[in-house]
Amino acid sequence: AIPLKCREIWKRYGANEFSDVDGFESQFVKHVETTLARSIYNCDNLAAYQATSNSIRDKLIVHWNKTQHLHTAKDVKRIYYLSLEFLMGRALDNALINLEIRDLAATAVDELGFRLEDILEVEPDAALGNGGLGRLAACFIDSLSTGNYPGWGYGLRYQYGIFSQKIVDGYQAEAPDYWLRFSNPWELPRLEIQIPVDFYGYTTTVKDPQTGKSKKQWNGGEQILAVAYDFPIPGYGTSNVNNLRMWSSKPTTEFDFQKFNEGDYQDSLAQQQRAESITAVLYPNDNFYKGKELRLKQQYFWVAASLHDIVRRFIKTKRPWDQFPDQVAIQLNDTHPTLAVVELQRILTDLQGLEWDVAWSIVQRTFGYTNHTVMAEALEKWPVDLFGTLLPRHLEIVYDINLAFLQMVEKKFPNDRGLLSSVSVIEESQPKNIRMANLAIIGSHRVNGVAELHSQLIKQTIFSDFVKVYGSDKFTNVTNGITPRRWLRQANPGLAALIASKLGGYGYLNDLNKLKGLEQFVEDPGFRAEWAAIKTANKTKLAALIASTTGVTVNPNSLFDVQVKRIHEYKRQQLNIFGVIWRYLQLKATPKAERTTKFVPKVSIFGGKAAPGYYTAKTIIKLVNSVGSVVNSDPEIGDLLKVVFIPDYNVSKAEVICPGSDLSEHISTAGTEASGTSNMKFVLNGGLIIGTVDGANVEITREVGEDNIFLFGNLAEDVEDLRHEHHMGRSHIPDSLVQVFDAISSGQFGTPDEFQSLLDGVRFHGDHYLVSDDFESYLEAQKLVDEEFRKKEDWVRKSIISVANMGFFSSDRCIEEYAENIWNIEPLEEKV
Ligand code: 4GP
Repeated sequence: AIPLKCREIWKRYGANEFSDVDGFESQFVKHVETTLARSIYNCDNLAAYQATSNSIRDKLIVHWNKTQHLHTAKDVKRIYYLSLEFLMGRALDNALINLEIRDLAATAVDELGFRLEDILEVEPDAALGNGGLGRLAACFIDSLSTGNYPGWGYGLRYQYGIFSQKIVDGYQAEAPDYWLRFSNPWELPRLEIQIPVDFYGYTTTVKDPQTGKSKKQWNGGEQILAVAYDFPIPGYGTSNVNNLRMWSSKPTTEFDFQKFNEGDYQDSLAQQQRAESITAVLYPNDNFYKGKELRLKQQYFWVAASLHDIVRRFIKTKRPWDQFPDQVAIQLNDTHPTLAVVELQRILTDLQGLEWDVAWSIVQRTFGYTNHTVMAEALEKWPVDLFGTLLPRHLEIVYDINLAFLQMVEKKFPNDRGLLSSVSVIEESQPKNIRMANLAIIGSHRVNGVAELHSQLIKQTIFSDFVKVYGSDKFTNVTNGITPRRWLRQANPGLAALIASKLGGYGYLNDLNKLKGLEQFVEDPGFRAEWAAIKTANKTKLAALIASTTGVTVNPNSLFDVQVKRIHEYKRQQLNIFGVIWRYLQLKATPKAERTTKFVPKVSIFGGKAAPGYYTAKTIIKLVNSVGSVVNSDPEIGDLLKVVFIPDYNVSKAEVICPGSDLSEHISTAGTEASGTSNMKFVLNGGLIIGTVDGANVEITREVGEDNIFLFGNLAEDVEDLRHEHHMGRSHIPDSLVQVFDAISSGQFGTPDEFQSLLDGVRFHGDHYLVSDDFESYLEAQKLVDEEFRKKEDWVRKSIISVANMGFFSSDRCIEEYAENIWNIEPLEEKV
């Protein structure tokens, strides 16, 4: 620390933050001229974006420092949210909103010769995630800060985020997303924090010099450094700023001198460079597991660095180890960070010398595990051989954890071999696998699903044997939510302002149940007109996005029917496009004069990425584009139907798309979508939903009322029987779907060969996602949509009532539930 006699000067010059337009302007110009070395003569929008961001970041850092200092001084319990994905999107607008200085900044940049809108558009998305799981993590850290919870996120700073998607001849093509092209003003490189992480090597038994007992030791073979990059996360309506720490891999300065001496300088350098590849790229799979060694390396690298950091912080408090769970809660976002369970056990036993059972009790009290999917193909399993080569000591610990666990099970349920083999961490297959979900459950004190239905299903299906072992109290539910700061205030400033004008300000943004107050204005025609006008303006904005990205002109008076999310068979974009084809066939078969009375003009809007290796998903994208090119150029059809695929769906596009929808589709096969969160975003922005009785759709229906949502399709409880019927060869393809298939097979939408496998999946291969079973019911629901959409005033009423009842879906509510039921942490606010 600085000597007392010097501190006066420090205090005099301590960082101060701007608080008015003048202050902001002076920071801005300083950053242009010194940080960026630009000038009045060459300050473009990029420089203006960087200067603005640097100015805001300075302000955040002041609060960040105070918050961290407070948490340390008060020695509070912290929650650490471990997620391999944080799908943050853009940071600048969000920071302006959370700090409540957006108007100030708009005025200032205007006086400086810029437009805030243009500056905001320069920022690339931080796209360090695939979809729902990563975006949930981003919403959660926003709510952690807003709720004044002492909490950090830990993730990986990938150099390449999710690929950017191009559409070439109707097909998806992938291009790298080098998002760090320009310097990133939102990260603070902590180059002084460098944590060595070991891989490979072998284990030995050594004598502990203090106790004289023998113990295991891991002698790592390869060492890589984890360097910390910090992203300050501001809360809304508070000066609390939490931290998101992302690790980047760097070579150690150790150099392989043996190789060097052998004259193999090049090879020894190449080995160094390989170190950087660990955090080079995000794996682009959503709801799907692929057993790549580099992925396991990423997982351990991230977990080891994060735990080292957490443990170091705990050791500074000088508390006894037994108090670790009183100071530290760690949430496992899916099974990706499950190695943390093993690593903490290793630290406590091998490195800190605790007894096995004492350590294990600390581990279990520390961790919670969130499951995000029931899909078998998404469950992580690592081949024992691969695991043991990369992490030899961890493999031994996994076996010991499993042994102790199975002994406990055997005692409780003697001679139940079936039970033992199903709950065992080791899958006795060829080759043997480590089941990460089993390990996560055994190592945690709570396991949660992400919506009521999903949490029920995991207890009844994939984890039912663990319910038998532990009882059902270990399993709980926390229904997902979204942050209204980004998904209402930022995405839809017009609607947010109208709501604020009725509810007495923006206080509802961190107390979302206040939206309920909107119900009293439903019968106010003036209010409804304003509400409708905002929707039209948002649709016009979406129409502009469609025009600029697809070249297709659409009419904002049409019904905008949107399905944007990852392309996946279980999400059933194929059901949607088959329905669109049916509509097109019907339109063509209807006499011209009757068309406008029978059909509402509609734009079917699709968007989403397919995993690069997912052939069927890519075929669906091609089909959508092929249908679009036929329908959109059919002069008979005109505005009655348009079909577009918006390329490169991402967070910033979602901010335009969600407010611009009339109807959005959440139509997964019942029981497959764990929650869904875009359903919440669309409804919060005044759109209605067509959906199955799945995931959070169920709770959205409970909140907004059955009259305000278009539900269809079979229920989760019937899915198994239906699949069985298909396998017995008792499928029934409804006539409508047969006509759709015939149209495709006839070549009406391009070479039919390309789509054959998609049709065969339904017709001959068991129709796993029950497209044929739900098709008629889907068409019925769409028909109802058309009827309701014609009743303009009623539609607006439904929209208002829905928004008024969305309070439950704020991610602030989720964080409160986690804090109380799983983490046992309290908020702490810095009193300004
Ligand atoms: C997703 C689920 O598919 C989605 O339903 C849920 O809303 C989201 O997690 C957040 O909980 N799962 C994944 C995945 O993205 O890869 O498992």
